[in-house]
Amino acid sequence: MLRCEYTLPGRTPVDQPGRFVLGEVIYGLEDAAPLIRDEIPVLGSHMAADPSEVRTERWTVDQPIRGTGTDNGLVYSFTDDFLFCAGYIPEQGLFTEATREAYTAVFDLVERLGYPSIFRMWNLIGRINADNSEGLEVYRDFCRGRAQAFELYAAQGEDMPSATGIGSRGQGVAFYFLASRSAARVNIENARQIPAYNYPEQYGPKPPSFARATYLATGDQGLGTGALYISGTAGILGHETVHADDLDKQCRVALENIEYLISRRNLSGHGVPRGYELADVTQVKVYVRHREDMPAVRAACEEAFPNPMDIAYFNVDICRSDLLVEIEGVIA
Ligand code: 3EB
Repeated sequence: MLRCEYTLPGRTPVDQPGRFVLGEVIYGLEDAAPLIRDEIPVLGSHMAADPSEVRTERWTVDQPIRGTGTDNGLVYSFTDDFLFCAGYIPEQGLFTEATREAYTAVFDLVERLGYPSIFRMWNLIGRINADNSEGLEVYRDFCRGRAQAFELYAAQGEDMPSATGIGSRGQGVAFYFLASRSAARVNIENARQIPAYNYPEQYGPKPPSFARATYLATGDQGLGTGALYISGTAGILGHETVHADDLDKQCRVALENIEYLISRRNLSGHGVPRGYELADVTQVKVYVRHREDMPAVRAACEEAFPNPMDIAYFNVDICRSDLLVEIEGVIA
């Protein structure tokens, strides 16, 4: 199976017998264009405020790597079942077109290589709340290009996988994603929140293109065994940010959103015969807008996730300027 770990800087990527490294993302002190290093696709994004926050997110698999390559600015690696791919959209005055092109390259690649089922995407966006050269917020500009690419491929809302769209301390957009060849994939919504792809126009010319979570079947028992990839989740109910001025309450709503999202009640409504609790989440990433809020968020998350294998915190901006905290996770 596919597994993820957040390792500290400097650890070499060959320390687990029988496991192979599919890809690495350095949440580091600078942006680093995607490349293949020692046969491994590596992407770097300036996500850490200081050396203590640096983490390498390493995706490992129990199947041998069948190929590695570069295409159209993308770097990738694949096993029989899984594909990891990373890319970078350089800083520019307008992001719509470059984003549409980058996502078009993504959709072309997964079709060509035969991994049509993208189940998780990450977008680390520099200057996310700043204006582009036309006065449109960079995040909204990015969302427009991403939505246009999904439209070009006739993807409906239900086809959109789980994702993160979060600020970075760098420039441009570092992105990466995971796709599978044939595993059953179920995109999950959350009744507490309207689907992001249906957000009204007040949040930008095109809505964000993502599901609240994606369940990926991992065995031969249909949907009986699988992994759950939880999108970046914030204090949003319906489509509105709640408690814009209250960190503790907003953090609580984000956690409650995840709690409901992964519950049996919600998953069974999507045909997934499973139910989870926050204690089942093993990998967590937490994004906090204001540095001074980090201790409180840390305390809340350590209580909410009593036994995560890995939890990493980053002090970065969040896609809506009234969001103070965002949380994502994996149940594998
Ligand atoms: C939200 O719920 C919060 O644009 O890919 C969360 C996850 C958010 C993914 C994205 C944005 C994205 O709207 C923001």
